Parts: sequence; C-alpha cells; structure tokens
Amino acid sequence: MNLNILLMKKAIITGVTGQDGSYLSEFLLEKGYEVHGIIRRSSVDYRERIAHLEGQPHFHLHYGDMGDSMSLVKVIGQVRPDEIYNLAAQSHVQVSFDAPEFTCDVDATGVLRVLEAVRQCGLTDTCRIYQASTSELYGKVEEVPQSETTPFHPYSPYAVAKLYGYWIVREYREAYNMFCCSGILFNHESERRGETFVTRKITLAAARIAQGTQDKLYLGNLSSLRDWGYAKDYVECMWLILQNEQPDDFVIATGEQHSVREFCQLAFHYVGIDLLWEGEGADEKGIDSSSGRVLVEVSPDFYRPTDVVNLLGDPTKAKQVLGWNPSKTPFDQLVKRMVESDVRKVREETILSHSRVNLAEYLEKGIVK
Ligand code: NAP
Ligand code: G4F
Repeated sequence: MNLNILLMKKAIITGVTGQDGSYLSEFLLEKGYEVHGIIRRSSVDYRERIAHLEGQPHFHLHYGDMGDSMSLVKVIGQVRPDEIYNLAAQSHVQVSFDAPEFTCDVDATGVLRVLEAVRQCGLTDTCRIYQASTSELYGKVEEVPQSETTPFHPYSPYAVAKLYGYWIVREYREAYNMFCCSGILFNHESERRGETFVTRKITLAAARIAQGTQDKLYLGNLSSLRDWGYAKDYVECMWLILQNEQPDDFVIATGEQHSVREFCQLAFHYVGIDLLWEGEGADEKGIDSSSGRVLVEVSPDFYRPTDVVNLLGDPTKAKQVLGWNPSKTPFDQLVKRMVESDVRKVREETILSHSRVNLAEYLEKGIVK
C-alpha cells in the first residue's frame, strides 16, 4: 500500500453540503487530508456546493443523519477519523421558531450523538472534534463587544439548542478528557451563502433589480447589527482550533459591525443604484435616488418573535493564540464579491430562460424539431 495514503490525516465533515462544509472540504483537501463528508438523503440530489469535488480520489461521501445515531456510529467506526468537524445543523434562526423540536434534535442532541459515537468507536483519545458554535449564544447581549467571557443569553430556539451543544462539548472535554472544542463563530457570508439569509437575499435582489427581473426587495429589521466576515477565512480558523496544543473555545469575528441597512446600501451601490432611506420602522423605504422608485420595503413577515440585534465579536484570543487574521477580507470586499457573483448568476439565468423561450418558440413554429 502507498505509504502516503497511510500517513494522510482523515477528517469527517458533517454538513458537508452547506456553505462552510464546502469551503472546509476544499481547505482540508489542499492540506492533504482524506475528507469524508456526511450527506443526508433527499428526493433531489442537489449538491451544488460540492459538485466540483465529487470524484476526487481523497473526497468521499457517506449517507447519514444527525438524527440517526446508528448511521453516525457506522461512518465514524468505518473511517476512524483523526478529526471531526460537526457543521451539520438546522442553521436558520427564523425557521427554528417554526420547527423548534427538529432544530433541537439536530442542533443539540445531534452534537451528543457525535460525541457518543466517537466514544463508542474507541476514538476518545485520538479523535479531535470541532463543534460549530455561534454568536447567537450571546442573543439578548449582556455586553458589547462579545468575547469568550461574555455571559450567554440565547434568544431563539436555535440558540438554545446550540447552547446545549456548547455545554455538552465542554462536559465531554472535562469528563472524558476528549479534545473537543467550540468555535463561537459570528456571521460569515459568501457567494455560497443560503439564499434566505439576509446578506444573500440582498445581493441576489440587488442583482435582479438592476437587471430588471425583480421589482422590489422586502426585508425585516433593517437596524439589526451584525459582525459579518467571509466564510472562506473562517474555515481556516476551524482547522487552527483543532491544531492548537490544548482543546479550547474561541470567538471568531472581524471586530467590525454594520447594520442590515448599511449592507443593503453598499450592495445596491455595487450594481449602480444609490439608495435614499425615508420613514421609520415598518414604514421605512429604500428609494432609488435617480428614478425615485421604491426598491426596498419592510415586511413584518420577516420580523422574529425575539431578534438578536447587536452582535460584535472580539477576536483577540483567536489572533493571539491561533495567529488568525480577522481582517483578511474587509466588509466592502465581502459585499462586492457577493454582488459580483450574483450579477453573473442572474445574467446566466436570464440568458438560459431566453434561450428556453426561443427554443419553445422555434419548436412551436417547427423551426427546430
Ligand atoms: P448551512 O449552509 O445551512 O449548512 C448546514 C448543513 O447541515 C447542510 O449541509 C445540511 O444538509 C446539513 N444538515 C442539516 N440537517 C441535517 C441532518 N439532520 N443530518 C445531516 N445533515 C444535516 O450552514 P453553514 O452556514 O454552512 O453553517 C455551518 C454550521 O455553522 C452550522 O452548524 C451553523 O449553525 C453554524 N454557524 C454558522 C454561522 C454562519 O454565519 N454561517 C455562524 C455561526 C455558526 P442539506 O444540504 O441536506 O440541507
Ligand atoms: O441573515 P440572518 O438570517 O442571520 P442570523 O439570524 O444572524 O443567523 C446566522 O448567523 C448566526 C451567527 O450569529 C448563525 F449561527 C446562524 O446559523 C445563521 O447563519 O439574519 C441577520 C439579521 C437578523 O437580525 C434578522 O432579523 O438580519 C435581520 N433581517 C432583516 N431582514 C433578516 C431579514 N434576516 C433574514 N433572514 N431575512 C430578512 O428578510
């Protein structure tokens, strides 16, 4: 057998089809890892974010589900990984109000299932585990900025479930001396971000409005403040956390804060539209300064029963202990990158739909058969 394959580190990624899972897969493959992703069965095999990795010799996929311990024990027992990155979650805060029990099962008990699977497979002393924790733990914030010592005050079913995940990781670290750690990550975005998170919803809408395929964008709380970073920079930190000498928990953030309104203003700026804001609360509107058209309106449909409105992280510990650079991708570059990608995507969609219309017309007229 090839000695290099025996020496390769093996990592399992749960949530491999997600935004972070796809970037982390690329990162670990580049580092020479054998990467095993856990995917769940769905009626449509839609794995857009990792399609380019499928078929690579050191990238493997396994079926499993965070709600199914047996599938986790099976994959972990077969692969016997050196590292596990537990990224799988019902990750949408607003959806957690509609599906709280499912969110709890996947985001809280799911973490316990991974930890127990590692123990049952006899990997307690050899396998390092990263848990995708979140700034949502700070919720109704008790101090600004938030650091590793800030008290938690979760403010959604999602955050409450993630708080269990955080504490069970700490418990297993202390009780069984396991190398398991939480990265308390603040919001991180990218061109691969799910389309219902606010940043991606805005960049897609800006691209569509500029190209005439959407009239208006409806948003919820425009004044909500977030510390937004670039997902590709953040997956490096997940890896650094597991390479540290000691298992520990880290806040990962940029240390810079912007409102949803500011994000919107900048995204529209990059498609050549300057927005003016008028009105307050549910009556606030974003108006195109040159045409006078109302392009952004508030819809209470996107308000949450309890909303987290003031997140700002203090990444000092990650900088000092892990040598991580929180300023790699500045806010304006992040917004620009996302807008440019969505402008291309919308252009491609438009060309495709025109060519479908033409084809249908040609078929109807018998021009093509
Ligand atoms: P994401 O794009 O929503 O991806 C979530 C992943 O979890 C997807 O691969 C999804 O699979 C998988 N998943 C959901 N339920 C599952 C189940 N029952 N069994 C197996 N897999 C399941 O999330 P993300 O933005 O990459 O975030 C990654 C992790 O970091 C999540 O745990 C999230 O809560 C946490 N986090 C994210 C941020 C952020 O700003 N992005 C910040 C802090 C923490 P499908 O593709 O099949 O749906
Ligand atoms: O983009 P969001 O949905 O992200 P949120 O709730 O901060 O959660 C994300 O980041 C967390 C880290 O802090 C992760 F743990 C979590 O998994 C997820 O990745 O909403 C951001 C803010 C909220 O205050 C929301 O009320 O934007 C506000 N908002 C305003 N209008 C909106 C909208 N959010 C969404 N999704 N859609 C809107 O139309």
